[in-house]
Amino acid sequence: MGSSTWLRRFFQASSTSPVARKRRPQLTNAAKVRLLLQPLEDRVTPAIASLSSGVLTINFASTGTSVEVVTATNDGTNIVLTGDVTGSTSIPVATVTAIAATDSGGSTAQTLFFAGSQAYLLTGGLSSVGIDTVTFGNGLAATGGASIAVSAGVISLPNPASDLSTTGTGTITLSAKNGITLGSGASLTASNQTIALNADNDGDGTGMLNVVSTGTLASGSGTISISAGDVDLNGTISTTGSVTFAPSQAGRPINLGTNAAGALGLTDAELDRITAGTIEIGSTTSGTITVSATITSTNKRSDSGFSR
Ligand SMILES: [Ca+2]
Ligand SMILES: [Ca+2]
Repeated sequence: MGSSTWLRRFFQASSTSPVARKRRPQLTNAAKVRLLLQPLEDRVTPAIASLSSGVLTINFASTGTSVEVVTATNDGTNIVLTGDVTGSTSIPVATVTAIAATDSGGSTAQTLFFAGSQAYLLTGGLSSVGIDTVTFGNGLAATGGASIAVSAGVISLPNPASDLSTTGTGTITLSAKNGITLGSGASLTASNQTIALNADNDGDGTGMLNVVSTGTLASGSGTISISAGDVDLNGTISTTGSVTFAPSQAGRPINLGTNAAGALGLTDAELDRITAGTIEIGSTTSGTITVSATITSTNKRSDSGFSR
């Protein structure tokens, strides 16, 4: 058989046995746009956990508005990280001296949740910066000279196990864009050191310090400073030092006696829940102070008055 004859037969055979071709599903224009945008704007990149010199670093890496959730669980034996996280995700408790949460990705929907059956005990303390929601479902104590410092969108201590404390010379600093909540039985305790709370660190007036009736703040002789859009104080605050209240927003008024909209309001009942050496209300940038009801002194040892 000559080559031309062979080729002719080959093509004849080919044309009589069609190849089955799958058609790709047609995308709508909207779906095409989503496909283009997703890699750029909704990239869920797992946080990276690493241990170095006893410091457990959890570096949140997601960008844009993608949700990134990491749960740290202390079961008494290990600290186990679950959720959107990779790397050193199970570490013996005794080898972790400090926890540092960082945000290299910049997503605005990151959550760090502390859980477990045993409270975290950290000789190097805790720092968290940029994680948008930080929730202490489990307690954490910083010992020695270690401090607890959290800067977040929202910070909550939801339950009786949520106690945060420093037992040595460290301080507690909680700073949130939109609120700090001490829920049922939760406490902040510092041993003669400062507790500094800012419930509205972007200064837009939205951000309340909310302390339920069984929540407590106690600092021995340390200062307790509170900056917020408003304060809802149903639990107790105690120190032999000073307690200061300042509106977070420049020019925001203060109302003593009434919880009025648009103001930092402290009622007589709320002020009676404070036991302190001195109570200072107002700052150099706060607005008008209005006394709208009778304020009686129950637990205050002395009032320094309205320092402005
Ligand atoms: Ca963030
Ligand atoms: Ca705010």
